[in-house]
Amino acid sequence: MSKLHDKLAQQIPGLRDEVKTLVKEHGAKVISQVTIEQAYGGMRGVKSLVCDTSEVPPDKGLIIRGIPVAQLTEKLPEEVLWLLLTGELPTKADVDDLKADLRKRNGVPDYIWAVLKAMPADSHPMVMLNTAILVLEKESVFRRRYDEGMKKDQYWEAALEDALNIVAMLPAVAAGIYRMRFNKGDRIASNPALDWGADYAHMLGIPDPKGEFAALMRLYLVLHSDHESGNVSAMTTATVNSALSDLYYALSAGLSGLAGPLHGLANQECLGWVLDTNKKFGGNPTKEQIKAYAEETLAAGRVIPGYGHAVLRITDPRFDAFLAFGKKHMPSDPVFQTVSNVFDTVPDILKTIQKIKDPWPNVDAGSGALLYHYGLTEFPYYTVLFSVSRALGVCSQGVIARGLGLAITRPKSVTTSWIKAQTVAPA
Ligand code: AMX
Repeated sequence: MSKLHDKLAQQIPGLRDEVKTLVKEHGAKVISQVTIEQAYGGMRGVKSLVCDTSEVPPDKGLIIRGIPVAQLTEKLPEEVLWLLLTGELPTKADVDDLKADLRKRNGVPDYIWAVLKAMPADSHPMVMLNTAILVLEKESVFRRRYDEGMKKDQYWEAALEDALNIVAMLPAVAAGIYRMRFNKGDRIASNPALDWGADYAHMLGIPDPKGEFAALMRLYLVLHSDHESGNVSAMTTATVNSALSDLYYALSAGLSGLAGPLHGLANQECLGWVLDTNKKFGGNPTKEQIKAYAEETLAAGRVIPGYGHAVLRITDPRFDAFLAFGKKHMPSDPVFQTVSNVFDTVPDILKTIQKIKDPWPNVDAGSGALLYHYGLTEFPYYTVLFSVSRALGVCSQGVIARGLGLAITRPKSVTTSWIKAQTVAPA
């Protein structure tokens, strides 16, 4: 058994008992109330989910297991995966063990390539990724063991197997999709000497003489790995997984949510908006020109992609990390310069629109420009990168949920007539 498995085997029974006791002794304590506005407004702010992997305080941004994401930017994604699952940073021996374990699991069955090749050549890369994950479901250890009558306290172990197999295979699947969908030539074999993020960069086949693209990929994979569990993709993954659908079903469903333009697809839209700005003004626009284009976008009833957030009320620290990477490695790149100038301009415009609660950039406002700089210019692919990273968080959440024995998700819906009846003052 791996060190990660052994660590979780030590932790999970205690956590399960702790939660059982909490519910038994304090189950009736009220932690949130729901207003009519929230019922119609995407349940915004209703505290009704538990997620131990990470939290997102509106004034601080992503904190993974107590560590602000800004302090994790030099870590490997494998270290962050260990942290997400166990709540602790791994030792060198721990992370080496995890790397070796992932390497053993990274072979992608040939039938995946046959399925992907049979899809229409202009399929969206997210459709290809989600199809591949769903088709891989036949490899699910959870489903096989469930069918064999696995006991409830072993669910987390089977979920961990699925999570690790998925995480191990995803870079090769995603890189294969990139090369197939954008006619980049044959797939590139995994290099066992590389870490998970660098291997993904290598399999994409982006020329990387100085190793900067691999560094960007590691950073990207760390920054997008988790964002608590109330967002569409995490909540969908958790909901599907709560039915004891295995993590292949659950992740594929969750990533279908990530493919929405208000969620993960914003990164492709964001770079599109920045490139349109450069195109419209024949090169780097001035801040005045950016202001004019932003106002034109808003007047047309469109959003400024990459700005605003359902939870955050500050500049997303993940945006700051990308901005710092860009300033270090590509300060004079014209697309990056526009991203930086948009950041200096757009928040002041959005602040003047009362209904917008968060005028600040989110994670998607800058990442595309960095990828573009290194030659990853196919922006419909960007949400796939996001997905590979987010799989770390949502699969970790799934393993923990099965460890804690969380119940099937089943909130109560009400009708508009019922809501109206609540608004009538009692006689
Ligand atoms: N540009 C223009 N209008 C915006 C806006 C923006 N960047 N951000 C919010 N608004 C508008 C909303 O569309 C909404 O208008 P409506 O009442 O007419 O429908 C109003 O302001 C209130 O929205 P909010 O309460 O501030 O935000 P929200 O929680 O409803 O939505 C989000 C959050 C991210 C969907 C929204 O800010 C948005 O559409 N941003 C642009 C798209 C984007 O960057 N998405 C990526 C989010 C991060 C991620 O998941 N990857």
